[in-house]
This record gives sequence, C-alpha cells and structure tokens, in this order.
Amino acid sequence: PPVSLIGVPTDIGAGDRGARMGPEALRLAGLGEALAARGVDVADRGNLAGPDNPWLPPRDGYRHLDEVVAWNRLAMDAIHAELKLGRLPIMLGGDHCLGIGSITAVARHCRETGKNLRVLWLDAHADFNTHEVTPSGNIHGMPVACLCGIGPDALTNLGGSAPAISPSQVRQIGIRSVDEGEKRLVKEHRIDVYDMRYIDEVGMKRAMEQALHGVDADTHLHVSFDVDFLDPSIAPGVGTTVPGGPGYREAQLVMEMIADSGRMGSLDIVELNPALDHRNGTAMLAVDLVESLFGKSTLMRD
Ligand code: DIR
Ligand code: MN
Ligand code: MN
Ligand code: MN
Repeated sequence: PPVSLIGVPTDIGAGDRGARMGPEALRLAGLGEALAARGVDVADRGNLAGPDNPWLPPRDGYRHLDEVVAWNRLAMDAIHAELKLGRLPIMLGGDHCLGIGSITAVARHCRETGKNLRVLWLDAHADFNTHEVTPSGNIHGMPVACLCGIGPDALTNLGGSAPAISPSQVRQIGIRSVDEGEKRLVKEHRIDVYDMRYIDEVGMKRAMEQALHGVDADTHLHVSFDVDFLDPSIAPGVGTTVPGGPGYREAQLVMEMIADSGRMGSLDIVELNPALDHRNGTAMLAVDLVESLFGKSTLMRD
C-alpha cells in the first residue's frame, strides 16, 4: 500500500529532551527517498503541532499528563485518517508515549474493517508501568499498560472505549529492562515477552517465528519500533540505552521476517534522540532497517 509519513515532534513522555527532533533526523537520513527507491508510493504529511514540553516534575505519578493526552489525540486522529484512506502510516516520533495514540487508531481501524490486530513491540523495555509503580513518572514507560486499559482514563479511553487492545494481541521482542513493580504487572497480564535471555537461548529466528505465529491474511500487523531495542553500540542516539540488545544482523533478521509476513499495516519509529546521536548514524541505521521492513533483503534472495 501507499505510505504516509507523519512527524510527531515531541519528547513530552520521555526523561530526556531531544526526541522532538526525531522526525527531521529521519527525513535527513533519507527515509522518504529510501522508500521511494523501493517503488513505494510515499507522501510526507509533515509534522503535527502540539503543546511544548514544560519540563516539570511528575504530579500524582505522571509527568506532563495533559500534554501527553493532547499529543496522543493528534497522533490518533492523523493516523486513523491515513488508515481510512487505505494507506500505511509511519509515525515518526517522538517518544514512545505516542504508541498509545497510534495503536488506539489502529485498533479502531481493525474493528471497523474486521481485521485481527497483532502488535509487535520492539523495545529494550516492557513499557508496562503505572503511576503507582513507575520509577520516573515518564509516560513513555507506560503505553502498553495504557493500551491494555491500565492507566489514567484520558489515555486508556483515548479512542472512546477502553481497553484499546488485549494483552493477548501483543508480542514484545528484545526486552532487557523491566522495573520491579512492572515485572509483576507484565506477568499478571500474561504479556508474551521474548526477552534477550530467551533470544540468546533459542535464537532470533525461532523467537520471531513464534511472535509471528498466527499472523495471516486477516491480520493487521502493527510494528512499534523503539530504537532503544537495538544494542547501544550500533544505536547510541536514544535516551535510555540498555546494553545487550540485538546487533545489526539480528535486527535485520527481525525486519526481514516481518517483511516476509507481508502483513505490516502500520509502523511507529520512536525514541530516536538526535541530541544524543553521532553524526545522525542512529537515524541512518533506522532507515536501513526500515528498508528491510519494506522488503529489501541483504541476502542473495528474490
Ligand atoms: C523506565 C524507562 N522503564 C521508566 N522506560 C523506557 O521510566 O518507566 N521506555 N525508556 O522506553
Ligand atoms: Mn518504549
Ligand atoms: Mn525503550
Ligand atoms: Mn540502506
């Protein structure tokens, strides 16, 4: 399908400022051109405009809740509009709190079209915190919980009915940093987590086969790509690096296997922080990986 790029330049949910520059860094790294070169019909819709980051401490366990809600409403509406046009939206974040808006939009679209939704969450973190257990108050650590109906009303109910998704629709890959209270919630809600220990033991190929199991012609696959999923040695341009992530080849394999499924219907690229990057290298790596998501193979294959 044709692709729409939607810039959502905010770091409202993060613990560091800089992810607001993510959309421009991805554009400068040639995201649009790389997709066009693959024969994809790409339209860049420009950037959404929302509230500034007031950079305040958390209140009641949430930092910047009102602004997070405002940005997510904008993202949800923009992404739903593209899906309705039959296009594949790529949300250029922005921090990962925006996954609430994008996936709420995708879930609504799936209800309207009778598709089954599968969410692949590529991340170092489970993003399943609540205001009670969060160590930071940063809402980019809470989007999966919010989508599953655990969180403040304004976020769980963003699309008008909560929960947006069920935990059974989520597969998390690359996880290696989960906070203490968060662990209990992830287990309680039976999130299907392919953490780095599991990937070390069974290999990325098998982990991905399992994560994609059941994805069929009736499935809309949403990929939420937190750039801190990648090992910091290849992707330093993120706020919360965690050692021990997938390297270049493993990350390519993930993207190629998603491409092979042929079912990706929407994508988030989030947490890229150009202020922490070296010569835009992390953005260029992200573009390289997105090329693979759209079918470019590094191997001698058709
Ligand atoms: C941490 C960091 N678990 C928190 N989360 C991040 O503050 O909730 N998620 N960085 O991507
Ligand atoms: Mn994340
Ligand atoms: Mn993360
Ligand atoms: Mn490339």
